[in-house]
Amino acid sequence: MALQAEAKLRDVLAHFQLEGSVASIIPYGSGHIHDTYAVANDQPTCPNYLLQRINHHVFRNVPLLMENIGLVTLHLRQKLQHIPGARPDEEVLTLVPTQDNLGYYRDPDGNFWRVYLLLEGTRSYDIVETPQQAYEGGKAFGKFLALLADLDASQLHESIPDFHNIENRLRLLTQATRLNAAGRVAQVDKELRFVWQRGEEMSSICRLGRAGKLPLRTTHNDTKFNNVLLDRHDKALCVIDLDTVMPGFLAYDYGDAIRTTVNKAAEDEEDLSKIKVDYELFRAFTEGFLQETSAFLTEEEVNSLEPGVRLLPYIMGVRFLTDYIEGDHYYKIHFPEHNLQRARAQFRLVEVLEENSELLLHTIQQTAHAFK
Ligand code: ADP
Ligand code: GN1
Ligand code: MG
Repeated sequence: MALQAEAKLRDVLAHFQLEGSVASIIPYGSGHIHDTYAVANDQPTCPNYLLQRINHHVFRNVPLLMENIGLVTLHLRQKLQHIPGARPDEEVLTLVPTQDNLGYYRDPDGNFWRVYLLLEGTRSYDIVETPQQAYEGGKAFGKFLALLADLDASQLHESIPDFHNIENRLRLLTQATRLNAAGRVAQVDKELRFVWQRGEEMSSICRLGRAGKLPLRTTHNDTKFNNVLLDRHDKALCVIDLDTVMPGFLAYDYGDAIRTTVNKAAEDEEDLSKIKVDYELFRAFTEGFLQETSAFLTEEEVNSLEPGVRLLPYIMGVRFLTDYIEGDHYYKIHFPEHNLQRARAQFRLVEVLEENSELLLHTIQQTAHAFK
């Protein structure tokens, strides 16, 4: 890292109550939204840290966002303290306060920063390799929902309003198409047709929710598999990336996790023939997830899980496509057509999930029944 950039990060870190002294700061992880750095400590007895510059273009109200995170981590910690054998300090993220005892620091340029304790010996997987990892991820996200089931969702601020509301996402796509700000609409005719052929069917969860048929719960809303940390033995340790924890439907969390578990190709795979559904990974994740959640799921929720599996890659495709049409303002991109390539890969995933829908539905229902 350039010396000047590192000096700036060291300045930022000085505003937090860190123990020891900073040895090195290196860019970390593969998230699409924040800038993340691992901060190594010079003192072997002091903790290492994780520094993040919060993307305030995506999260418009950082103070309220950080209030949510405070509320959620406190609730999880309190619940785990009553579970024999649980390790709240490793299973829940720990924020490091600033010198003013706040959860975040705002620098003179208007950037927002936060620091977590780095969870040692952990890693996150962009691509799941084994059914054991998938099962552990399912258990972690399932347990997360179970522990938050008694947190009143209305206490949480909606950090991004209408985040998984597909009707809203389709409206935004329509607007972007009409505006054609980057002059790219003519290039995406095929993708737009794919979207509109499925718009009505993909809105089913939205409609059920509106009709009061699906309970609104406290959900994570960004259950990409790399948002769970596994330990050295591939045992799930901690669910991370809590920025979007807010009221939602359980099918969203299940669907987004399945999207990133069953596809052994990258989220942005260029070669669409590599995008497949790995059934063993699907079964293992589903088993872990339902083991933790079946006791409180309603029948309608169980029925919403398979549609959720198709909806989440569809939503992601719509969002990547919208960002591409608008000129790439939202997601970090690594090359000019990146968002389009991501959208195409997600739409291909929707297709292969559609081809397998009966088997997936059957597996979900059998597994849910077995754990009831
Ligand atoms: P983004 O929203 O950009 O995805 P995340 O909060 O998910 O940001 O962090 C990015 C990556 O950093 C994660 O995928 C994970 O690998 C790693 N990470 C995040 N928090 C911790 C932590 N407390 N300890 C260890 N690694 C972490
Ligand atoms: C973003 O922050 P990250 O990389 O975990 C996005 C998710 C998408 C995901 C697609 C706040 O997640 O909604 O599913 O990219 N987060 C936000 O990879 O938009
Ligand atoms: Mg993340």
